[in-house]
Amino acid sequence: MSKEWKFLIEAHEFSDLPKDEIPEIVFWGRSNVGKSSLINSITKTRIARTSKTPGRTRSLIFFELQGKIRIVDFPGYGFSKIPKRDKSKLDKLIDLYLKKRKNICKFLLLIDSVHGFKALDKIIIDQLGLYLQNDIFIVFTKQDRLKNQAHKRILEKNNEVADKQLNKKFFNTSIKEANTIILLKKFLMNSLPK
Ligand SMILES: Nc1nc2c(ncn2[C@@H]2O[C@H](COP(=O)(O)OP(=O)(O)O)[C@@H](O)[C@H]2O)c(=O)[nH]1
Ligand SMILES: [Mg+2]
Repeated sequence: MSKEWKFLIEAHEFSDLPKDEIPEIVFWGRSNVGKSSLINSITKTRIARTSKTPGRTRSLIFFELQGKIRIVDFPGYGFSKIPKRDKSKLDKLIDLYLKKRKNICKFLLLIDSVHGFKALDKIIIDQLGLYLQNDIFIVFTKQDRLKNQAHKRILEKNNEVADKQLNKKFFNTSIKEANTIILLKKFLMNSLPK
């Protein structure tokens, strides 16, 4: 995965979605969890904008690697400053995508290593399970921020929740630790058509 990654489209409506069957890897999580940073890191580009102002994205953003595979940057949740009308339009688009999109191959739910699972994360994981079952994976982000033993124990606990309680495969990552990105990237590369 490298330079050939390109921005493809920004979808505001279900009808905006590409109409072929290229496999899609979705990145979702709270605003500010590190979605865009992780996408940039994995693709070794800066295609996904990163922002210090959370909650900006109100659409699904698609990136594509040479007609083979896509990454979908979902709008972060848990941010209340989106006007009601925009929010319900966005919720509808997300709902349709989850229910109808046949070519979702992996769905990554990002969790901040420092903050762990919040109630809303668990609700979303439950909901996703209704549509996607085996394709949901947890990615803990920003693990470089765990400075002391107490912090590290929080991540261990959350790893255990992912594994035992939610029955999901998980990855511990940091954009500052290349080995963690390489591991995740290898896993995602398995989705490429042979
Ligand atoms: N220390 C550290 N900071 C990170 C990491 N990933 C993202 N960030 C920071 O977290 C903030 C939010 O990141 P962003 O990718 O915009 O999050 P998004 O809203 O989920 O797309 C930015 O200030 C990033 O620089 C990481 O692995 N380590
Ligand atoms: Mg972002």
